[in-house]
Amino acid sequence: MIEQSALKKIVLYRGDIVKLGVDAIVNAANTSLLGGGGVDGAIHRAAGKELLAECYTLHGCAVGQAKITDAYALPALKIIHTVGPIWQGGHAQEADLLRSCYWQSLSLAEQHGLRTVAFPAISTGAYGYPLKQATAIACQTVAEYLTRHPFINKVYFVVFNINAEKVYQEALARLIESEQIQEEETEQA
Ligand code: AR6
Repeated sequence: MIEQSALKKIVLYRGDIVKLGVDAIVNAANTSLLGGGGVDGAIHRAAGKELLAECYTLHGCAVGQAKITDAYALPALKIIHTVGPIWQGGHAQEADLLRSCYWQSLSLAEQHGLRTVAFPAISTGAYGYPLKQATAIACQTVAEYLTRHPFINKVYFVVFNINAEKVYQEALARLIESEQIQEEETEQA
């Protein structure tokens, strides 16, 4: 069950996640947490080498889980590192693991008193998760979390190009429609 108040807290933003002055940005990391390409590389480059030093102390992270560090030279307060699943065709629990990335990241943000969180499209780059399916999971999971945990004020979905922006717009529009349908059904009952 998703509430309208939760959907109103979701914002779509096209641009570079490292530039956002939110409470926490989420990194699409790998299990080593020691950096890589894509958004992970951009975050490590912009945050500076102190980030890598702190990441060494964390001893990695399991797929679907999340860990938190300082953000160093970034405008954000903290970085939440989560490890998305590598797409293997859809029968290796990829959907559950991706859902867990979003849920655990928000839960960790809440535990640390962080109210604005920005997510990249986890697993949709090097890890090959089909964008449309990953986006549906991202939007549904975040909307569910925000419905159950009103502590978080705002969630930004950060996309890097117009194609991804369109896919997110469509997924969010579908959620808003389904929420309205649920409301009408409740009114009629
Ligand atoms: N801001 C926002 N989004 C970005 C940025 C950025 N600066 N850079 C890329 N994206 P990826 P994954 C988008 O490959 O699939 C790394 O090597 C990009 O367009 O960064 O979870 C890690 O170390 C794509 O839609 O993450 C892992 O080994 C999305 O971010 C592996 O890649 C995610 O693409 C993780 O792969």
